Formats: sequence, structure tokens, C-alpha cells
Amino acid sequence: MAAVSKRALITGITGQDGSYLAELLLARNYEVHGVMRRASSFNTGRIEHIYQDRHNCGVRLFLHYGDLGCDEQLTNLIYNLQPDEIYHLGAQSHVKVSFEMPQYTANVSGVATIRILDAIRRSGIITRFYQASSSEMFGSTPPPQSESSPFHPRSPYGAAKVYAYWITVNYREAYGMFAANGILFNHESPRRGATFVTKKVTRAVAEIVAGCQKKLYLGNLDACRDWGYAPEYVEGMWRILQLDRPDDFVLGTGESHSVRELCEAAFSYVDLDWHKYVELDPKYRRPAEVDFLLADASKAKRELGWTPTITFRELVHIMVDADLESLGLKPVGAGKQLLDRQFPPWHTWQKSVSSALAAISTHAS
Ligand code: NDP
Ligand code: GDR
Repeated sequence: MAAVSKRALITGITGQDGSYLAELLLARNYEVHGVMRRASSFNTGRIEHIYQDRHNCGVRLFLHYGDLGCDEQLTNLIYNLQPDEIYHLGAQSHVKVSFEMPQYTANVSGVATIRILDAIRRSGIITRFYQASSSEMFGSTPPPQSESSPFHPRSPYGAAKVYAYWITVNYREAYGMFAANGILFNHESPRRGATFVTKKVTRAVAEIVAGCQKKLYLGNLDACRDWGYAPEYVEGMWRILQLDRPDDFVLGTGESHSVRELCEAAFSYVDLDWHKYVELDPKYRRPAEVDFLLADASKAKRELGWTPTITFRELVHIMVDADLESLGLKPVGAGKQLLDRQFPPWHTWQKSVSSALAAISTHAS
């Protein structure tokens, strides 16, 4: 076995991006440490397939309990581990929920960033810090949005992320830290949380095919998003931290589609007409909406050599296939074949992951 190359610390390792990033870093021979919060039920479904008992030899993935709401464990981990790279991905990441829990969201998705940055500063260690910034910061700023577009957040989540963005820039400028923002547009996968709209739609399609669900209730069908495939975005995060100097980057596909188009793409993939199944429920509308997000990621292309390859329809096919498979149905096949053909082993088809997540229900927002 090759020697360990670097040590990384990931907050939010149990989330969609954290799980893909952990796989990517393990494949690149990193020692990976992840922060997970204590839960009374299972919250490691996305990383179960890469978890190794720490008593085995050659183990390179370690999990530590910690909560972003306070700094006791974060400070210890940073000081004791002295990671070469810190990827801060943990957050209360649901925009609609942030209207219901605005103070909690400010704390966990905003203030947590300064907890980590200040722990780095006080510990005196040399490390590289990645902040998971979001296209939600642009809010009502007209498309296309790039690194130079102004921020106008439309939710407590977006506002919290603007704070986290600027404090990252501030620590870079004030203390000369390697601290960088990735401003990522929506990215999805079979591991996406069940209450985000892509997963809600693709999961419903599979349930309807299986005969377990009759209708799908959604909010605003007109909102447009720049949706990409999550594993390609964690590659972008890694590249941002490999640069000679820290900088901020927009990552997105440069294509935008409405929620209505999402429904059409997902249902038509299994030869169903979405009009017969989708109904509107005002419960899923937000007090303020972000209408149109479209990334101008030309800086990332130029300076990181980062260009996403999975198109909107391909993404939908991947997710519907995964959801069909997780219910024990035969995938249509185009999405599954695409992954088998196009991607290296660190994020090939993971039936185990989509099945584990299928058990989680979709009651909330
Ligand atoms: P997820 O919601 O899938 O994952 C969030 C992670 O944060 C989970 O591991 C979650 O733990 C953890 N977390 C939440 N609250 C706490 C807490 N109080 N203490 C410790 N850990 C906590 O998000 P994604 O993977 O999709 O996104 C990763 C990051 O990127 C987030 O910061 C998100 O805001 C940001 N982002 C995401 C985009 C996207 O399209 N996916 C786009 C732009 C930015 P648990 O598993 O226990 O819930
Ligand atoms: P978003 O993602 O808010 O963009 O945040 P989400 O999938 O929740 O919503 C996208 C759009 O779909 C509309 N929509 C619905 N959304 C949900 N969740 N449920 C519904 O029933 C529904 N009906 C319509 C929404 O109104 C919205 O316009 C995601 C998160 O990952 C953030 O953490 C991240 O920062 C941004 O993407 C970029």
C-alpha cells in the first residue's frame, strides 16, 4: 500500500458532498478525518461502504463526534490532527427549513465558519481551508452569476452563507491564511437528501412505477436552477485547494432548467406523463424565492481546468435509475450505463448507498 500523501478534515462527511469527497480523497491516498454529529438513529448511510474498523491495519478513514453549533470538539480536532486541508461542508443546508429555523441556521451554516477559521488561527497550524459557499448568496441577482456578481440572498440560509463567505475572505486578507470559497450551484446525485426537489421528483417517479405512490406534491414549478452532478463538484473543491494561492470560484454547468422541466425529464424517462401525477401544494413554497440561477463558471474552467460533463438529462437519468434500483426495480439503464462507462472507481454506482437512503422518508419540506 502506498504511503499516505496528506491528511484532510471534512465537516459534513455524512452528507452528500462529504461522502463523495471522502471517497475522492481516499482514492488519492489521503488520510481522511470526518466530523459527524451524534444522532439517535443511523446517519452514516452515505459512508457505510467506505468505513473501516479502526482496529484493522491500513485504516485511513476516521470519524469523530462534533457539532458545528459549538467549538469544543472542532478546536481539539484541528489542534490535534493538524490537517493539511480542511473542507468545511457541514451546514443546515435546506433553504426552506432555514425560514423555520433562522437562528439555528445562522449559527450552524454561518457562524460555524468563524469557529473553524479562528481555531486554525489560534492553533497556529498551516492548513488550507475550503468554505462551502452557495449560489443561494446571489438570490435575486440576475443571471448569469459569476464571482463578480453582487450578493442578494433571499433566505436565512443564503444570508448565513454570505457571512461565512466574507469571513473566509476576511481571514485570508487579515491573517494571510489559505482560505478559499467554492460558490457552488446546485449539484445532485443518488445520495441527495430526500427533501431537495430533484431527489423528491426522481424518488416519486420510482415509487409511482412501483405502485407505492399516486401523486407528487410540489411548490414553485417556475424556479430555474443550474443543476450538476455532485461527484464532479467535489473534484472542483479539491482543485481549489491545490492552487498556489487561495481564491474564490463559481462552479456550475452554465445551463439552467425549471422545476417543470425537471418533472418532464424524470417522468418521461419511464414513459409517464408528469401532468397526471404532479400537483401543487403551497406548503412547499418559500416566503421569498430565488427565481433564476445560472452559473458563469468560466474562471473555474480557465484556472482550475474544471468543466462538468454530466448534462441535466443525464443527471436525471442517473437519479431515476438509482431510485428504481433502490426499490428493487430494473433501472431503465441509460443513467447507470453512463456512470459505469464514464467515471473512475471512486464514485461508481453504489447500490448500497441509494438503498440505505431510500429508507429515509420524505415527509418534510
Ligand atoms: P447535506 O445536507 O447533504 O450535508 C450536510 C452535512 O452537514 C451533513 O453531514 C450533516 O450531518 C452535517 N451537519 C448539519 N448540521 C450539523 C451540525 N449542527 N453539526 C455537525 N454537522 C452538521 O449537504 P450537501 O452535502 O449537499 O452540501 C454540502 C455543503 O455545501 C453544505 O454546506 C451546503 O450548504 C453547501 N452547498 C451545497 C450545494 C448543493 O447543491 N448540494 C450547493 C452549494 C452549497 P447529518 O448527516 O447528521 O445531517
Ligand atoms: P435549493 O434546492 O433551494 O436551490 O438549495 P431545492 O432542491 O430545495 O429547491 C430548488 C427549487 O425547487 C423549488 N421547489 C421545491 N423545492 C423543494 N425542496 N421541495 C419542493 O416540493 C419544491 N417544489 C418546488 C424550490 O422552491 C426551489 O426554487 C439547494 C441546497 O442544496 C442548498 O444547500 C444549496 O446551497 C443550493 O441548492 C445551491
